[in-house]
Formats: sequence, structure tokens, C-alpha cells
Amino acid sequence: MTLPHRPHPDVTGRWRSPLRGRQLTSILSLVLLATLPLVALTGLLDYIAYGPRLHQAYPADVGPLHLPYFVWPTRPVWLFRLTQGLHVVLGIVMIPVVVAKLWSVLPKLFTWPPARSVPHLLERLSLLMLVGGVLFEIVTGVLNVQYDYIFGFSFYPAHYYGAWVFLAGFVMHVLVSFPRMVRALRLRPEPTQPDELRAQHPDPATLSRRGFLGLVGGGCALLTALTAGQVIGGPARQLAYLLPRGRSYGEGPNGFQVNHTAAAYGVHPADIGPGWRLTLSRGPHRMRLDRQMLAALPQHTATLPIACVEGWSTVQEWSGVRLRDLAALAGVRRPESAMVRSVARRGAFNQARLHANQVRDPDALLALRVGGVDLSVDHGYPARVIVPAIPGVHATKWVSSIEFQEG
Ligand SMILES: Nc1nc2c(c(=O)[nH]1)N[C@H]1C(S)=C(S)[C@@H](COP(=O)(O)O)O[C@H]1N2
Ligand SMILES: [Mo]
Repeated sequence: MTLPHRPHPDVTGRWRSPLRGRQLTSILSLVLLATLPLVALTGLLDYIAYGPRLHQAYPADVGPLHLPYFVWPTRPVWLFRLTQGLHVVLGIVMIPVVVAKLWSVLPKLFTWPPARSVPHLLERLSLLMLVGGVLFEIVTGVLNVQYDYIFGFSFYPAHYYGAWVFLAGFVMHVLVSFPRMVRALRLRPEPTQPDELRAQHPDPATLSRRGFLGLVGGGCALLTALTAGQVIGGPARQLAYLLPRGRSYGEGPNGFQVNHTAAAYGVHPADIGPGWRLTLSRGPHRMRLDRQMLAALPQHTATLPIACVEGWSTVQEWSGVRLRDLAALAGVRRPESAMVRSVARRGAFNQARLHANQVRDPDALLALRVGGVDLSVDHGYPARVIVPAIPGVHATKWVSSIEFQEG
């Protein structure tokens, strides 16, 4: 699409950086074009992982923004760890590129007159959606990762709808600007259109374009170092200052992240003491087991990640009773879904519904132990759910009941 001839946007000549120009902007655009779709895609996949089919994704009803939902698989076991890790880490790592790109086109924000024609007005509206959307997603995403629900509104619908505003702006912007970017990267100046990003009265250079790009890349590398360890694990975890490093830890094999302790979620010692019982049910039929009875059932061990939407994950060796064995005990041969509830009195996630594949998977457990020892109270003692590739929020701790539905 060729737009009508553009007058130079900077009538005052106050933009002085000699670095600005079509080519710099295009290099940054190319990087964002290659990465932001991945951030958006992994974010949307994570929404599907939450189980919108079971009406437990937030927001639950998205009207026309309904995606082609599918049942989130349980294999590979690291799938959610990958999608969520990529979403959060890449989203944070790209912040310097987004800022640099916005800086590089800043003079255009002050273009006068604001709209010369209907196509120009549409282009500017799409830019408003794009820039507003990307900044909104960065701010809400980063705040959600760093703090505990500090918003006056719910993070999930805000971030979800914000993503669609961003995506709409992004697609329109790519359609309009792609040819321009390609031309600029081929170093073939447009004959009829001067480079409107180049300063009219540039100051002397203090930094080369290569130096500027190095600075941006260095920022990205630093952010990678400060975040990726929470997903990759190992010694790099110590460096991951920018992702919540677990607000507390336990002892021995229980010494891994806990976002929310039992105390924080209103789990009283009496709820999980010797009087604790697990209720299994199928329709009106129910049975109750104490922890000794559970421990006497066949035990299975699986090495599985627990991956939180806030970007961190950890792989542990869990053991306990297979969910499908518990279903069979409740008289359900072909479980279609299971509703898991917790004794916790507070917290947004004290229940979760599991899909048929999540109940039937041979590694899907009601875990009693981790790393060879009993779960600590903060990790969900007496029993918690662990299912391959499940979002952390559905790995319910301090389970009180499981209600199975027959297929
Ligand atoms: N009962 C209950 N279980 C829960 C939660 C909760 O809020 N209540 N939080 C979940 C979340 S968000 C994650 S990521 C995993 C691990 O959380 P943790 O770090 O608090 O142990 O447990 C899940 N289990
Ligand atoms: Mo989480």
C-alpha cells in the first residue's frame, strides 16, 4: 500500500538525534516482528491451557474472541513450562527493543496535522492500539509477575483483552508498514519519499547506530540473565532477580519455591491434622480416606515440573496415588473429568477441574511425597494434585475432595 506523499513530520526541527532514521526503525521492527507474535501466541496458548472448555479460564466468556479451543495435552510434560516460560521471559526480554523502537519513531507522534486523509487516520488509530496495547500488556504483565494482585481490576481479563487490542493494531501496522520496512532494510531509498524519521538538523553523533543497537541488545541480554533462570533452573536461578523467586522455601527436598504458604491461604492446622479426610465421590456416592489409607494404596513416582503462570518453574520427583486409581476406587472406570477442592479458606485457586486426559494420564497423581519425603505443609500436605503439563494454578494443594464424572 502506498500512502500519499508525506511532509516531514517535524515542523519545528526539534528532534536532533542523528541516529533516527528509517533503517534503524526497520531493524528494530524486524526483531519485534520475529518475537512479539511468539509472545502473543504463547499467551493465547496458556489461556487454552487453563481450560476454557471447562469454563475455568479467566475471562470465562470472551464472546466473539473465542479461539478454537482444544484439550490441553499432558505430553510433552514440559509443554506448559515451555509456553508459559517463553511468554513471560520473552515478554520481559523484549522490553528494551519495544522502548527503543518507540523512541525511534517518537517524532511521528507529533505529526501535524494529526490526520491528512482517511487512510492516514486509520493508520494512526491502529498505531494507538498497537502502542497502547503493547505498553498496557507490558505494565500489567510485569506487575502481575512482581506483585500479588495489586490491581484494582482483575489481571486476567485486562491482559487478555489488552492482547487483542495489541494484536489488532499489530496486524494492521504490519500490513501497512511491511513494504516500507523491507525497502529500508534493502538500503534502497524510496525515490519519492524522503526518510521522514531522519532529523532535519541533526546534532553531532555521540553514539553510532551499531553502538545504539549494542546497547539495546545488551539490555535484552541483561534481562535474560535476570529472568531465564527461573525457568531453566540450575545455578542461573540465583540470578533471576526479576521473576519472583518464591516468597518462601522449605527444608530438604521441600526446599523449592512457595508462592503462597498455608498460613497465607488460611489453612488451619486442624484442617490438615490427623482428622483430615479425603472425600472421593461419584454422583451421590462418596467415600472417605485418611492419609494412612492413601499411603497404603499402590504408589507411583513421576518426575514432573510445576510451572506457575508467573513465569517460574521447577522439576521435582513426586510420588503418590494415581488419579485414575482413585477414580476406580470411587467406581469410575472412564473418568471424563474431576473436580478437585481444597481445604484452603482463601486464595483464588482452591479448586480446579481436570480434563479426562489429565485424570487418566499414568503420571497424574494425588501426590503425598516429594523427593522421597512427605510434602511440607506449604507444599500441600497432606496431599496435592500433580499432573503432567498442567498450569501450576491447577496443581491444587491441601486437597479435601475429588468428585469424578463418568465418561
Ligand atoms: N489450594 C490451592 N492450591 C494451589 C494454589 C492455591 O491458590 N490454592 N495455587 C496454585 C499455584 S498458582 C501454583 S503456581 C502452584 C504452586 O504454588 P506454590 O508456589 O504456592 O506452592 O500451586 C497451586 N496450588
Ligand atoms: Mo501460580
